[in-house]
Amino acid sequence: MTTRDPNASATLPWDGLACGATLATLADDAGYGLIEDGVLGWRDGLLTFAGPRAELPGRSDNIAHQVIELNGGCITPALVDCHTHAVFAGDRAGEFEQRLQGADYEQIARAGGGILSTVRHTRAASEEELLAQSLPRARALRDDGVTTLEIKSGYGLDFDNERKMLRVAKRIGNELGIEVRTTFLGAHALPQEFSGNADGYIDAVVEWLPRLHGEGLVDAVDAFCERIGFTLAQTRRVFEAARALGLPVKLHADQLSDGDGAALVAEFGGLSADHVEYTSQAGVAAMARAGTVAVLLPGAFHVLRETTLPPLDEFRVQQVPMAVATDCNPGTSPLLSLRQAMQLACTHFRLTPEEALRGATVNGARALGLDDRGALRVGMRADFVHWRVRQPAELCYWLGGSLAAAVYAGGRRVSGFV
Ligand code: DI6
Ligand code: FE
Repeated sequence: MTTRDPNASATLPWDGLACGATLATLADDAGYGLIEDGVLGWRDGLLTFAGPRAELPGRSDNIAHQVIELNGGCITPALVDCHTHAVFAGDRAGEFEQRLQGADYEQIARAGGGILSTVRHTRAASEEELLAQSLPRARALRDDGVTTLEIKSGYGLDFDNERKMLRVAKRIGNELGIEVRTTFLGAHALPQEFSGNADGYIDAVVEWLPRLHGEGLVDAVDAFCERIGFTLAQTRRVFEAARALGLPVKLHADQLSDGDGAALVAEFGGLSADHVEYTSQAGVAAMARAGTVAVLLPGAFHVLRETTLPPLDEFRVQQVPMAVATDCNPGTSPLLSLRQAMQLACTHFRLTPEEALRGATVNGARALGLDDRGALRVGMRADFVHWRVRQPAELCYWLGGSLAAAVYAGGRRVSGFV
């Protein structure tokens, strides 16, 4: 299907035109929306045309200031990574080795390792050091196609360090020419200074939130609702604080056990329930009613060698949209490619390559409350990737490698050489 700006001639000339690749528009509810010998046009950062060359309203060099002849390959909407913890200091390769010797993630966490070990490193780093350590990770994600990147706090666990993390996240967006959406995850783990006083810590989290929001540092609010995280009642208090500020919520829900997290976040009309390996049928039904997206994180599933699959068929039957994200973090998912997460979603969760691509584009955008990206349709943001592949299924087929020839955000090339 060609989508054309009804006022196309009024808005001529366009800023740019990319032609000669196969478009996978994802413009409809099903199918890749393939267009052979396709053309994308854009102006002021938004798409003005997405269709076959034969339907261009004139000669390409009369229509646009810049005409890019691509000579093959595929163009998809740029990728949206809707769940990451990409800002942190240090690494946890030592824990990886311990787990390979038989230790498990929950044991390590209860012994003061895990998230709290990254908290120690993150607190010790200056804002500049934290940026220097985090930027290469975000750059790797971008260079593999991501132009919208969600980044959570949650390794600071006090006001100043949560603020430092969120500031670094925003700076990453400016440095890389991509959009970073920040999520406040103060309720990620209980810091040592609040040991035995989780409710007191939640009081503090609820007090920090409006101050951080007042600085423009918070786009959404998340919590880790789990045996080794926070209870449903504590999560509810965090969500009520978010609601009072008009901020959307999402949740690390039912990752290691069924804690009714998905139903809680759905009750708050949440954007997404994430992980959801142990979510019950009732949880899925609540998500379907609320329009809450299921964010699948196959990187953590893979690294933790989990065996309990999310209720995928139930999501399909109840038409809960499924997103795919990296969960990029130093403990359970040191994953620096969303395309690789798509690959893992196909191999472990049996998503089709089309479902995985939708999960990393249009449904990822939806999980962030964004409806202006994730498909190639006139009026949407000119965020797209030119891939060195013949067909979009290849994006989920190759393991590793570098397939993105060029990455565009708002009509500007932010990565790659053509
Ligand atoms: N679940 C996760 O997968 C990450 N956080 C969470 O609540 C893991 C974070 C870490 O281990 O550092
Ligand atoms: Fe996570």
